[in-house]
Amino acid sequence: VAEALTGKRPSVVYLHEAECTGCSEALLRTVDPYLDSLILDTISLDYHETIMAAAGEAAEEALEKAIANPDGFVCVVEGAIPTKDNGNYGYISNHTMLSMVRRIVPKAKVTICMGTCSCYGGVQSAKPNPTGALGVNDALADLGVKAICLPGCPPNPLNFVGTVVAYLTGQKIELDDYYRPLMFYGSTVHELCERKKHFDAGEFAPSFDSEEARNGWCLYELGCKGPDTMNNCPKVKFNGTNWPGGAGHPCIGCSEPNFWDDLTNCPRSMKTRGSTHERSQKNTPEPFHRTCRHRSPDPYRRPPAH
Ligand code: FSX
Ligand code: SF4
Ligand code: F3S
Repeated sequence: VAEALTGKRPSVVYLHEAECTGCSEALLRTVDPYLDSLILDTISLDYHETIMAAAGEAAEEALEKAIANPDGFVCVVEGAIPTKDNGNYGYISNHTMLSMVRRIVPKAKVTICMGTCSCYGGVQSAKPNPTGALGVNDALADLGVKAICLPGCPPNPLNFVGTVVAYLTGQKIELDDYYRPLMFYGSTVHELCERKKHFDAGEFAPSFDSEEARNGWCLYELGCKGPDTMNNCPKVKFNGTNWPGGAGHPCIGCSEPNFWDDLTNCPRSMKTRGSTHERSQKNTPEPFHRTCRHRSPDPYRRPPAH
């Protein structure tokens, strides 16, 4: 990666908001390149609460110094922004998360949302969303912020590394309507899934512990949301090792906006959805949201601006 880049290592400020730190945990395990090479050879990671040695006032100073860098900085945000009651439901060092991102993100040369929470609110924004959690682009819409979104709960670190390299080498990054780079989020999980041949043949595993599931049959009837989910998990895998479908778990749609309410928790009842075999013969999985998505009029659940 370092060889693809020239000049000074760009300063990166990585902010944590309302989340589980799974995105950072995923990033810590990136293998191509390893994290030490990424942060020692490629970027200058000047602020990251989980892995920085500094604490307290020294950490605060590092942040202020990084955002005042005359060469600018790349901002990465992990986690949703609690916006209700003036941001009162999330604080870091006596500042609300809302005030932090409103102050820092507009100063960045580019902002990358790492994970579904910072992209679209994620688990934090699940009903009834008591903290008014929003993704960065929604929370900062009035400031004209348009961050690149790398959703997934967690996202694949290779999509992060690839986006950083594309940005640093001046490549144009084409985005979809949800600000996801098409080079990583241009296909459905279903299109890339190694179980798809069984979907096409109408072979559906009847239970998680069945011989059929172990033999790679399709997990659609066990709730798989792969046909509704844009991501490259079967291709890039996590840690270069495996992905949910490969490990026998259906995709829960974790890189889609509102996945927790609209995809993950929606049971799939084949009894009310016609003949699976008939659909598979036509090779047309029924888009799940036609029967299940229920967009809420709740003001904290706006779709991203186009
Ligand atoms: Fe967790 Fe990140 Fe999920 Fe969210 O990942 S893995 S809850 S996308 O912000 O820490
Ligand atoms: Fe794979 Fe799920 Fe598609 Fe079946 S429905 S082929 S398990 S992505
Ligand atoms: Fe998430 Fe589905 Fe990939 S649950 S990790 S988008 S397989």
